[in-house]
Amino acid sequence: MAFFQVNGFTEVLKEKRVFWSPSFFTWQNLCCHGSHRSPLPMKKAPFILLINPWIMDFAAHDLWAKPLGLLSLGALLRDGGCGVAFIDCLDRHDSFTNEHPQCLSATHRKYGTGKFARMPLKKPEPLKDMPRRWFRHGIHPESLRARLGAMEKPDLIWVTSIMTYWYPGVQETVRLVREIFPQTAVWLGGIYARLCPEHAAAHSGAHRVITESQGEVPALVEAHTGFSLGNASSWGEFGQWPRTALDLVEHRDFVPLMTSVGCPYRCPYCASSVLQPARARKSARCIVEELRFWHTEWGVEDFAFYDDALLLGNEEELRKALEEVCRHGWKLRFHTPNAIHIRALTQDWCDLLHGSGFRTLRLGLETNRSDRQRAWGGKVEADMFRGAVQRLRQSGFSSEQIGVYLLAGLPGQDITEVDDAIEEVEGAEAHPFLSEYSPVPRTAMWKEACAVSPFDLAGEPLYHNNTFFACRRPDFSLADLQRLKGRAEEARRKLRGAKGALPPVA
Ligand code: B12
Ligand code: SF4
Repeated sequence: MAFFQVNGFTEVLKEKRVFWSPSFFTWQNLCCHGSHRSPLPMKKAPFILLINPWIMDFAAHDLWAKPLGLLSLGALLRDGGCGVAFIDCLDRHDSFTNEHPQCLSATHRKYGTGKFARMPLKKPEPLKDMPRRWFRHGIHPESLRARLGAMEKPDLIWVTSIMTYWYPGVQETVRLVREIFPQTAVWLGGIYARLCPEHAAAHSGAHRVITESQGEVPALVEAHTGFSLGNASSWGEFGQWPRTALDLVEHRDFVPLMTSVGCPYRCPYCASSVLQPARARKSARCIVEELRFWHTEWGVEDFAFYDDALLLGNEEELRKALEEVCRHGWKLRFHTPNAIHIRALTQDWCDLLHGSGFRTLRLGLETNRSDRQRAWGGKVEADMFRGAVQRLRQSGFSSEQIGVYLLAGLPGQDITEVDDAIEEVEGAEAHPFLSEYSPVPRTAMWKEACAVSPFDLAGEPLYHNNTFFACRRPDFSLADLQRLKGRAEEARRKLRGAKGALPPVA
């Protein structure tokens, strides 16, 4: 992996001044397991700028999307004594952008979701045959320029990355940031950086691509800045992370939460075990404290869980936390855009989910064929699904609140299988949502995906885009996929139309 250091950069750093983010001294950012704050802020503590980059894509909806990883690092850095600032290139509330004639303005919808502002751009060459328009989603470049220009020179810039196929947004963000701060090193981390490190090193424009584990990052910061973080030992311990630095986000339409990392399953299309190999949890006390803080001190009502396995093995912690929410009578709304496990939905869990305020559920069914369910990780069995939906309805969830993810277009999958699965979900009076297959590097299915696809998946991450559907083939074409998506949409529309006839089973 390429690593290049800006010439003379270390010397530049030795002369830097002290800078603290405005909220540093007021922040009650103690970990629930005790304080890991350094005794006193030291001189020459670095000022680190965190950036959530643009997204370039055919479409990108803000379905509770926040850079949770980067903002967790923000909290750790600040807790360890650094000054921190954050720029969100996806800020939906940027008035300059929303009023700009070149931009389609952002929209704001229910429960904190919405659409990012966007600006049409020329489609990248590899995607030129795709009959869709291409956009830069997020703030206008002039707005980013102005935000950067109004800021003191940072000592280090950290850019995050999420989907591998969003790398052009990373590239363009890094390019502009380097233009404004040519003497500051830019580090790139996150999911794209970890799944495609060679590509990121060659194409992102960052000085350094971080693939090291979380626990190793404080040593990298020290080697680069000479500053020793006061909480270095907490970085590798998920359970000890402080509350996410969401106070750095100007508008908190919702708060993303992660109560655990990792997943006990190993589905062949998923990178969870690569990204988070070990399972770890936050304590019930931590979860409740985080909810209390955002709800009672900042007035937040909507919370979206990012856990890969929210309900699995979480009897002790999440259950206690949700019972506490009920006891306090907090009026919160919880959403699970990342699917929850059907096998965990016993009647008492369903009752607790409904009683504590879950409003948007997504269940991970993927397929209703038992052989396929076994081959794809064995996390659900054919007969579990209908029972789970019945129990959810029994607890009071409406049909519309129960969305079900179905996978479409995986290597070896045929069209009938997806049609059948849609029918099954519709028959259970739940809402089917298709997840078009996105081939993910370093997963067990990757080799097969590369073999099936007529496109260069390994060389060009743009082909990982689920909308592009690079694993299309004569017996499962892009048109087939679009028809199936239409069918799922139609099923949801019908169920919504029949809403009056489907009251929750009270
Ligand atoms: C939450 C989530 C979503 C959310 C939105 C997330 C968002 N912010 O936009 C929703 C549910 C909407 C979603 C949708 C999809 N998702 Co998704 N999602 C996730 C999930 C579960 C968690 C991501 C996350 O926030 N992790 C938590 C944080 C703590 O981790 P992190 O970001 O990696 O950050 C850590 C480190 O990387 C590092 N770090 C981060 N930045 C930086 C920067 C620096 C400088 C440093 C030093 C370190 C550093 O520090 C952090 C703390 O340790 C991941 C799986 C996973 N386990 O990560 C899949 C994942 C990212 N999704 C994936 C997929 C396939 C999809 C969909 C395409 C599914 C589909 N077919 O519809 C859609 C696409 C949506 C779109 N608009 O295109 C794939 C990736 C695909 C790809 N090719 O990249 C993943 C990896 C799951 C998988 N199948 O393997 N997703
Ligand atoms: S259960 Fe979900 S998170 Fe876990 S490995 Fe399978 S797809 Fe990934």
